[in-house]
Amino acid sequence: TAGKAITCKAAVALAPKQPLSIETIIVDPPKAGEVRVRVIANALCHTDVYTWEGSDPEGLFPCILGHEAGAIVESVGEGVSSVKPGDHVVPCYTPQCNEPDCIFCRSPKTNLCPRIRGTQGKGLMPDGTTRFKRADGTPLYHFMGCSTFSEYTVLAAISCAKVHTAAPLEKMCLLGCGVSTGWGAVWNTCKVENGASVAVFGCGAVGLSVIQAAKLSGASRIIAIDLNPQKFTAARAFGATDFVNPKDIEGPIQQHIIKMTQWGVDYSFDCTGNTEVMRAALECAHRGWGTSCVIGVAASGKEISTRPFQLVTGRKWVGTAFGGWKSRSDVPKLVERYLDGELEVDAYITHTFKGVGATNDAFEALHGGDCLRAVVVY
Ligand code: NAD
Ligand code: AHE
Ligand code: ZN
Repeated sequence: TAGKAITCKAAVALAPKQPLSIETIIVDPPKAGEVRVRVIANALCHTDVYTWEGSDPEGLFPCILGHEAGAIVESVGEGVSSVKPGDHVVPCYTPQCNEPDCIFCRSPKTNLCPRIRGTQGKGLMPDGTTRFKRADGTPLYHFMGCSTFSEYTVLAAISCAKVHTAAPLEKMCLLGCGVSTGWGAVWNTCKVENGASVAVFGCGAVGLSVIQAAKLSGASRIIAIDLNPQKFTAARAFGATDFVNPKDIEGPIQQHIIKMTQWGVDYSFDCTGNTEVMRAALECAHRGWGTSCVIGVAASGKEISTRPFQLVTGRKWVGTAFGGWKSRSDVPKLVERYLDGELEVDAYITHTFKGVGATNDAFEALHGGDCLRAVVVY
């Protein structure tokens, strides 16, 4: 098939909030610096739902959503030597160009390589065009440099993390976003230390992976906060020690957490995307040194606020994208740690579906309240 267009099935987002249209699309061959992959499995992340709902200022329609996947390289474009047909890859929305002139890739302080960010945010491949069209020839936008709700997709080679073939791609898809993000927020962004106290707002897959990583870092107290008490079972299993449902308490949640801990927590994490929750998370951080990390993605137009006094008195407000992991160097290492039995991933998968045509069912499952990750195996 190399060099030829492929006809395959995809779940197409034609407009916000409309069920995805399961249809046959045409996927063009990869151009220079690009890779065409066969998607093996795809997990839904809340960010897919958020964009589908029309909440992302960069959301473009019609498009192919999806960014948490495991895939196998089908063909490569001119000049690509980092991967070859048959390689197993995890597509990563944060690329890593590793060019000598990329001050971001050179710096140990960040993973935010900007090489293709401009076109990625416009739903296009790096050359400013799309590789997808509907059967009638209408072009389709890409999404987050991944667009994995399709049996085949085209990625920039710098977005492909090559992983060990022994690792099951129907599990490793989770390392393409949510679970890696929570781990990295704890280990890279905040560097939570032994004995620390932690508050986690929102116990979906992202919040739970924060809890899992905090426990592995030796946190002494891990407070899980969620409006849905069903989430506390998994939170406990991953290492949370305290559980708070904001619906069950009097007054603001930040005051409640401060009462529980005397001065607040050493680290707090927003894993909800709600800007009021982000404020509460900052304000329950410890006087003098508490750090609060924004992970959740807020809807278009939303802004955060707090009294500057909260920062003057020593709290820090930070944020993370993909947990600070440098995608092509770090994701393969996380996969190795999974293979070594060091990092649990399977427990996040609460629902499994078969075929890209089931993507709408997976969306429904994610809305159900008892779902952490729904994986669609293609
Ligand atoms: P999810 O929907 O599975 O989980 C969110 C959880 O928050 C749910 O359990 C929900 O009940 C809970 N919640 C909602 N409102 C709450 C409130 N007011 N107080 C307490 N709990 C509340 O989502 P997810 O896939 O785990 O993603 C979490 C967030 O992280 C989303 O905003 C997503 O877009 C974002 N995200 C960011 C990154 C990043 O790199 N920064 C990566 C992945 C996901
Ligand atoms: N496009 C949006 C924001 C979306 C956003 O913040 N995305 C997160 C990843 S969410 C993964 O599930 C992110 O890391 N962004 C960094 C980046 O470069 O996109 C907007 O507000 O415009
Ligand atoms: Zn995501």
